[in-house]
Amino acid sequence: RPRPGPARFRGCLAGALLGDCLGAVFEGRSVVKLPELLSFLRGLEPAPPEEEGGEAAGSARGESLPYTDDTAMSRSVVQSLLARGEFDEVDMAKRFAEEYKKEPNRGYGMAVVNVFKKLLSPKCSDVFEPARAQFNGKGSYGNGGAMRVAGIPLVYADTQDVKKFAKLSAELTHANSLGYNGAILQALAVHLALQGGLSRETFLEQLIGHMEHVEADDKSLSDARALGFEDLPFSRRLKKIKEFLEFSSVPKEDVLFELGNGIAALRSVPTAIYSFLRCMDTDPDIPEHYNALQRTIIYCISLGGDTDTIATMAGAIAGAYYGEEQVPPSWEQSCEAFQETQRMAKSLYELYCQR
Ligand code: 8NA
Ligand code: MG
Ligand code: MG
Ligand code: MG
Repeated sequence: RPRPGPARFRGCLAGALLGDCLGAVFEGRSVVKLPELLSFLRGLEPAPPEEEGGEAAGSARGESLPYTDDTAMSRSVVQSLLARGEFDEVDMAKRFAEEYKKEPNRGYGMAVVNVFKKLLSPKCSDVFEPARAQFNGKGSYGNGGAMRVAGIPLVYADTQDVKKFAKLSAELTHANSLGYNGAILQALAVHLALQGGLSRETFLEQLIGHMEHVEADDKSLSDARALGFEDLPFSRRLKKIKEFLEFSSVPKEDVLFELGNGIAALRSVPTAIYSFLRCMDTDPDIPEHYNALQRTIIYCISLGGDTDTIATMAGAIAGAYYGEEQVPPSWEQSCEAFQETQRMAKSLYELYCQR
């Protein structure tokens, strides 16, 4: 297998940042109208000369779109991996909690903040314990483990390591298998995307093969049954994606019904993967001057719901697949702390090559 170059690392972190910052503008809306989204995006582009000095109100030129919990936690994952040179659960948990303490208003999930508060207590001796106590011992199935996981496949090249450390990193906050299996799926998608050039069919077949194994363990089966889902729910949705891709287009209502746009990992990670694969092709509703990475982010946001998180996950996958060449400078420069993202990508690439 050829080793990926640095452009994919840069693309991945930049795609994730774009998805979060642009998606957050529309987060929580049940309907996002495409003309409004496209008009917002035009506002990010450099001002034509005649407009100079007369910037429209609400224009987002300059580093003005704040990132949210998705990026805050992704950065903690990356910073921990870089500082320790490998996954270290105690260090990573500490960074999550301290980051939350420093900037609690980044839009964290309602329940996960209880985990951070417990992790901050000197009485906490097992960093996985607060997550296990969530939801009366059932653990969270939110998408917070998946939204931040991209750093793992940017450090570990081996598929078994990707699965193992994606799971452990997610279990610091998400003890329900429907939460951490979503993180494994998202990490595997970035891992495959880093190889570049895989066809849709191969990409999906490989994910299905991995997830049918991942979801077959006792805890995954019992957690899915306890929540009233069929067995192997992520695998089943990946097969639905395969069906959807056989049609030249699928109505948005069908995508939302089958895959979702919510805060559960099961209702958002498959949607991000579908968006990435669907947007390999042009879309009649999205202007052709946008490249595939841009189209992916636009498509995700147009689905509404948890737009920042779905777009950040799809952006990480698409960015790893297409590389930094598809990251538009005007979009990137609109995002908070984009230069630090570039530095982190460079350091991750160096660590990946050393390992
Ligand atoms: P989380 O662990 O708090 O989970 C998110 C939500 O999922 C919970 O608050 C519950 O409503 C629900 N949930 C999860 N597990 C269970 C369960 N076992 N039983 C019943 N309900 C459950 O946090 P997270 O880190 O997973 O959340 C990530 C999402 O929250 C991302 O979309 C992120 O962007 C953020 N978010 C923030 C806002 C906001 O504006 N504050 C809005 C939506 C999402
Ligand atoms: Mg967010
Ligand atoms: Mg260790
Ligand atoms: Mg969100």
